[in-house]
Parts: sequence; C-alpha cells; structure tokens
Amino acid sequence: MRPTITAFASSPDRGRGLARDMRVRWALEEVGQPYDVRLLSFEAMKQPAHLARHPFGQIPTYEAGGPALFESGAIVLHIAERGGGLLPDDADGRARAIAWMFSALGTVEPPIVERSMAALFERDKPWFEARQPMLEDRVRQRLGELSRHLGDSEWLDGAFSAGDLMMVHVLLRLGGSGRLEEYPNVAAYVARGQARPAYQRAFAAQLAVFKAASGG
Ligand code: GTB
Repeated sequence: MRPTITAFASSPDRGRGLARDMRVRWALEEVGQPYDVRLLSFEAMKQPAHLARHPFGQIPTYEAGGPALFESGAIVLHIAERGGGLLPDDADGRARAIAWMFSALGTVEPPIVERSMAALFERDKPWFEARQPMLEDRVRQRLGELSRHLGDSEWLDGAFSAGDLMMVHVLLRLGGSGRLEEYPNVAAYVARGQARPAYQRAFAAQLAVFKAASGG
C-alpha cells in the first residue's frame, strides 16, 4: 500500500530539508517507494486527529494500512526492512547499520540539537555566551570521533545504509556553522550523502512544499 507521511505545511527550516520528514522522504526515495504527504499546520499537529497518529503531536508520521508509526528512526528502520538497499543482507551487517542509526539519533544528534536550540532560543539569556564553548566542544567531540572512525572510508560501515542516511541528515543541521569544515572527511561524507539521487529527489519534494506555501 502506498504510504502517507506527515510533514510541515510550512517548514520553519524554510525549505532547507532539515525537518525530520526529510529522513523519511529520503529513505522512501532510496527504496523506490512512492508516497503521499499530508501537510499539517502547527495547530493541526496538536489536534486529536494527529495526536492519534503521534502522541507528541509532531511530524513525521507514517501510515500504510497498519497502525501509524512515529519517530523518524522507527519509520526509517521500518522502510529499510521492507525495501531493498538500506540494510545489508547479512545479520551482522544489519545489526551494525542499525547501531549506526541509533548512534546518529542517540549520540550525535543531541549535542547538535542542543547547540542549535541555544542559538535559536537563548541568545538573549545571561548564560548564552558562557555556555557556547561547552556546546561547541560537545559537537566537536562527536565530529572528531566520527572523523576518526570514517578515515578514508566512503560510508560508516561498508556500503551506504540507513545508518548513513540518518547520520548524514543529523549532521546537515550543522550546515553554515563552520563545524563540519573543521573535519574535511566528515564534510566530504555529508556531501556524498547529499549527492545521492534519492536525497536530491527528497530535497526537491520538500522544497516544492515550502515554495508553494510561501508563494514562491
Ligand atoms: N524524535 C522525533 C523524531 O525523530 O521523529 C522528533 C520529531 C520532531 O522533533 N519533529 C519536529 C516537530 O514536529 C519537526 S522536525 N516539531 C513540532 C513540535 O514539537 O511541536 C524539527 C525541526 C524543525 C526545524 C528545523 N530547522 O529549522 O532546522 C530542524 C528540525
């Protein structure tokens, strides 16, 4: 059954592909699965109809006949398990790819989100300047560790997987900060992810939504 996902009707990322529906779109494009999108305003996300899909009233969600799924990691894993090309065939390789998905979401994303939340919501707070070095160091620590692991490899663990998809999308939130450029192999890794045709199609789809919503 053709899945329906949810996304912002007008994304606060202004079409930069940073909202988490982008991960789901990218995964669907990688496995060649066409999909529909239900666009939601912030108000609609908090209404009972959407809360029945997502207990926290967020996007993305995923519906394909069965119960609605929420959490971008769970959705991408679900897509990867059903389509080809996002998880290795061998059990050990699959386990490693899934471990990388979890590490993207649980180990690398939190300091990146913390950094961007501080920049968005704490600039006028008395503690903002004092916290900055700590927030930047936490991000640098993870980037350094990732850089060491990647070395000259193209992807995190053999062929491109759902682990790479998730990690690249998490890292994209650092775009424009200058952090990625401090680790050239990590920056090149992110660029390789963005160059994938499936990423490009997903990016174009979410950008078209933003442009339509903003009249351009
Ligand atoms: N852990 C959940 C998941 O991975 O699916 C987190 C989902 C989540 O945070 N969704 C956000 C949301 O629905 C949209 S992506 N927020 C509304 C709410 O909580 O009420 C978050 C997002 C928004 C904007 C940018 N940006 O501008 O860079 C990046 C990420």
